[in-house]
Amino acid sequence: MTLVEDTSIGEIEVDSDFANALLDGLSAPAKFIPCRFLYDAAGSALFEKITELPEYYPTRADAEILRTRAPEIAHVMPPGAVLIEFGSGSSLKTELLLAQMRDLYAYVPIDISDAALRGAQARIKKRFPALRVLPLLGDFALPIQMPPEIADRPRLGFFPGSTIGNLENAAAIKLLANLARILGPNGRLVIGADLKKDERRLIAAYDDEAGVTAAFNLNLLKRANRELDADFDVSQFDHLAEYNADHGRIEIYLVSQAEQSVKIRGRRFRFAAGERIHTEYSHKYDIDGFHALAARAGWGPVEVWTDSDRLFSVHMLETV
Ligand code: AVJ
Repeated sequence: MTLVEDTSIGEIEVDSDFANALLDGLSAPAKFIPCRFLYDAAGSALFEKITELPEYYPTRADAEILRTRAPEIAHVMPPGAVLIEFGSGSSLKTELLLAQMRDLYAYVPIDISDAALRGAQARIKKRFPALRVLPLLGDFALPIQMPPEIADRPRLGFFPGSTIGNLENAAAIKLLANLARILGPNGRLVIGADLKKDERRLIAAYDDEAGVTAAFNLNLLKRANRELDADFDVSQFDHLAEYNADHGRIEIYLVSQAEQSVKIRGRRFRFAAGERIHTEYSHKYDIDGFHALAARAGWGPVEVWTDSDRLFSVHMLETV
């Protein structure tokens, strides 16, 4: 059986990966399901809806920063540079940056999803027909071989949207160190990080009035029913978002509303009334805290920008 770490992101998804992760996670003393399984087709569509919710500020704030700062970001890079994007699901933000980059040699989107990669390539090709696009199918949490034709060119990494916040600190440092290795000496990285703020505002962003985030979270159980023939009674679980001030993070759970049991692949899992399944972390950082984290992975600060309401931050870092 494959051992799947709670906090790992971006693993290549094989057919039995979800089954193994679910059986492992629900066998643990504190039950959990790794957050990467939130993003099947239904979950990805729900996440798109989340980004449009009035309470969910991160996407808008991140886009505001990139819209206003794209010229500054772009002009830091010399002509002939390469833009390497970690995950290719954020075409709007990428286009904001690409539109400002002069004499870019190539755009390298990296993604574990072939479909996402093709989609990104098609969109970018349409808007920037002259740009060289070199898609890379792979996991940026692991060592990755860059195309030889970009060797020795200045590299700007782009990791928008605060995905780093899903990871606990040790895993975040590991990932940032791997990005430093991929981007190489003198590499730069533009990375989004959600800021600490009023707890009520944070909770509202992860427990919205319309219940979209709840549906996003509960989709994990529906997915288990669809794909693994599990028999979760989804109406007997509730979505819960809590702020853990000690760890500076939103913690998301599914809470069993009654004592019940569920059968998955011939195995029975028991839930006490009130028992939780942990499904996601979303870490929040202040600027100094993020700098300290990045420093442990070999990154030094170049610049940091926030939106007009100081809800979200975008850092430019360089390898030191
Ligand atoms: C995609 C990880 C940035 O943490 O804000 C949104 C995921 N989960 N609402 C976040 C998410 C519930 C999101 N990230």
